[in-house]
Amino acid sequence: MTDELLDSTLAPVPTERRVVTAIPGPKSIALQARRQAAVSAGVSSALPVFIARAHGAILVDVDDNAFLDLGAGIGVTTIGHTDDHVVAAAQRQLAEVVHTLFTITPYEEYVRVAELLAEHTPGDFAKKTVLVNSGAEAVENGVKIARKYTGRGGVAVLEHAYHGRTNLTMAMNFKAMPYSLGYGPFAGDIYRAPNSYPLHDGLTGAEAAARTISYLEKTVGASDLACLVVEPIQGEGGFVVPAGGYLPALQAWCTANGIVFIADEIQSGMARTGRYFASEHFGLVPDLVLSAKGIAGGLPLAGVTGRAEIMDASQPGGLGGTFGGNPVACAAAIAVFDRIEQDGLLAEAGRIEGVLKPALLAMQAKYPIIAEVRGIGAMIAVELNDPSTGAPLADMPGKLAAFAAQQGVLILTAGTYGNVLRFLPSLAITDAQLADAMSVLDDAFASLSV
Ligand code: PLZ
Repeated sequence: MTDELLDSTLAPVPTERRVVTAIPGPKSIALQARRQAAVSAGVSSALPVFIARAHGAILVDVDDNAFLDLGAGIGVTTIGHTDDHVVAAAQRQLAEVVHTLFTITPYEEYVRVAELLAEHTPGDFAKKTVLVNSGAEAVENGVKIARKYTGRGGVAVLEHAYHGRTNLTMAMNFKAMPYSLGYGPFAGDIYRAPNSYPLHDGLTGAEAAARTISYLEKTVGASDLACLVVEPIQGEGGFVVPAGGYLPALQAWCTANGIVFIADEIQSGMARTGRYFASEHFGLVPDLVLSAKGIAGGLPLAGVTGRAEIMDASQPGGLGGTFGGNPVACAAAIAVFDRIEQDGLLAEAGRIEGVLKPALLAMQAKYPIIAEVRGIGAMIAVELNDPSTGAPLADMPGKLAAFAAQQGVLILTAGTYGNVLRFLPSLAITDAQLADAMSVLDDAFASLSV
């Protein structure tokens, strides 16, 4: 695939990490001072280095340090930063038409993205889509559509879930600090049930599903539930992979009780786990699939895709929004689908798992604080607990990430208790880059482990 970049004057981005100043460097420190004066303190940054350029799996900061990026903007630049094909498609679209508002005068790119989502989400039935701007907005719309279709109000979610920062989605999150503390009152009619967390509950999928279902039947009643919203692999909660059979049992219960089964694939979707959507690993065929993050290569775009009869229950004019399905974001999304399809990118997630998992398991053998290595494809995590008490080591991931950042490796943390390191690199990362990042992480464990 060849694409001409309209601006070839940009400095090339290196393919290896490079640390040339203290981290953060002087220019980042100066920008951080301006930022602190101008940007709300409510918006934080994991690593206050200001990024000037990015390509593939590398971020270059304003001080010319190059970071190996194992976070991809929390799973957004899944096919790589500034992917040439995506950049060219977005540039072309910028020159053609930037905005009309689909609910005033439509354009083909929106329709094409809806077709692609229908084609690549699980299930062989007629599907329709609404496009919006952010993951939280997709969750809001998924719930809204399910309520309209069922005529019911109740929304079931799981422990350790994360669904966004809007009023409804704050109420759907498990973790109060920092997401919802002090921001109430919250949307009502939301019920949080126990999940499946094999490392901690030791339950089989069937046992965990029975517990979830019994909890919901006792505390709400199935006939009051419009939907159950689940992340097939929980993201912010710490890449929690449910026990086998858990999710299909929940789905079967939803289907039997007229509850819309909604898969929040905002973090786990779009090729991250080696399938278009992680639901496929579990044999799930959700009624509605929520996508965002990786769908448009870094441009803001999100969608709700699902059974046509559910999606069409809304009255004309009931769904939409000024920027939803912006033409440039849609053009980028079409390019992302093209790249995944034409260049076989789904296989890259398995390649990445094949490098990350053995490296992390070797570390687990050396460092007993690694309680578990888990995940699928390019969505892998380690949970860090005190080996004698099992208590979460809440400070450790932050310290390890800080050590790695000093060496030019960006690693993200996660987990309800902050005791998880998560790896969600772009599919463009090379084996050599991954091996290099893992050797830095090994050094971090060696220097920080007790
Ligand atoms: N559902 C499963 O992972 C976003 C949050 C980053 P938005 N996760 C990253 C932060 O601190 O804000 C997410 C998710 C799942 C919904 C969302 C929300 O997506 O695009 O951030 O609104």
